[in-house]
Amino acid sequence: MRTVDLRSDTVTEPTRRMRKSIGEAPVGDDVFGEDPTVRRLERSSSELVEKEAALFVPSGTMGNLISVLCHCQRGEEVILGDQSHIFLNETGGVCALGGVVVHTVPNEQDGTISIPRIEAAIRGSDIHQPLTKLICIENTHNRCSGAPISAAYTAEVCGLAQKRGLAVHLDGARLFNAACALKVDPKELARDVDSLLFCFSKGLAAPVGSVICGNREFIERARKVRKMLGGGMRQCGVIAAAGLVALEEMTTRLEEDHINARRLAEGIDGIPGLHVDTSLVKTNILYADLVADTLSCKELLDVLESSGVRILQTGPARFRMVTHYGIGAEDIDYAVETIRGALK
Ligand code: TLP
Repeated sequence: MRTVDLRSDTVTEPTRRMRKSIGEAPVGDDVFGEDPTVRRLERSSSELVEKEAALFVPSGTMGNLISVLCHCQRGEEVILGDQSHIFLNETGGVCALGGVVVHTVPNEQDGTISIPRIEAAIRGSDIHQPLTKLICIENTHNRCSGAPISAAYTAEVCGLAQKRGLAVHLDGARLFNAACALKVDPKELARDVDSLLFCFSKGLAAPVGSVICGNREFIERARKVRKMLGGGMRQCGVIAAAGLVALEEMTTRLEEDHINARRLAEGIDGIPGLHVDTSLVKTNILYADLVADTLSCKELLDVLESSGVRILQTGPARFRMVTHYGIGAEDIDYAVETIRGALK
């Protein structure tokens, strides 16, 4: 039976070339800073987004956590979107482990947060209030249908932050999807932020790993916090090797995933019982709502699963589908027909 796993672009398996480079990677003890493959990956990553330095980390979640902990002390505050991954999907790590106060502001449907709302959320000098230190943005925005966020908006947020003495961190887990959709160089999307994270293990198909980029001093602090969190790794050149292949070969094929996401959205648009806003689909993520009362969400998931189509429930009647490496146009057509059949 055909399997079309649309739950996430994290389900990708390493490419043949990744497996080969993993096998051949020169390695060393990275806690001593002696792994040549990790060093190469960190150098390539920082150059790609024109930052001074980079740090390889095991996951996006740890990368965001380290970054927030480096920008904020206990009791200080971060402003972020109420639909952000850091707020919704990172188990409250910044509060639990860093004592950082989370101040959420509504995300717009396009993944941005309105500038006046951010401005209104910044605290003044009132003795009762925590000190605002950081603004976090997300690009592409996972919960907002994978919306790509423009360089112009990023510059606006950073301009405001600069004016108010705050830092900006960008959760760019899918930065290359954003760059591809907006047809800009990733460095344009990273230019004004103080720190950013991007992942090798999402649409780029590497098995493990993300990277934080920023200035030298920030990355040195981040290295220490990574160690504190237990994220210091030893001969991790074996996983960094796949990250290098991801950067060399996998960023240029993302448009195919975006075309497939659109094909999927247009395919399921109009199926009675399902609602999808095709105008929101700009990268590789789409959301659909079940509006039929003939079957429950669980029944829908079960019927699809029994035909090999896997989608992710993200709300009471909401589902997410993500296209990625390994899924072709025929898989999309199969998924569309399976979904149509399930809702008949
Ligand atoms: N997101 C995962 C799940 O956690 C929801 C997914 O399947 O999309 N930032 C963003 C914007 C993300 O989407 C993710 C992963 C992360 C950070 C965290 O990365 P990992 O999973 O490597 O910790």
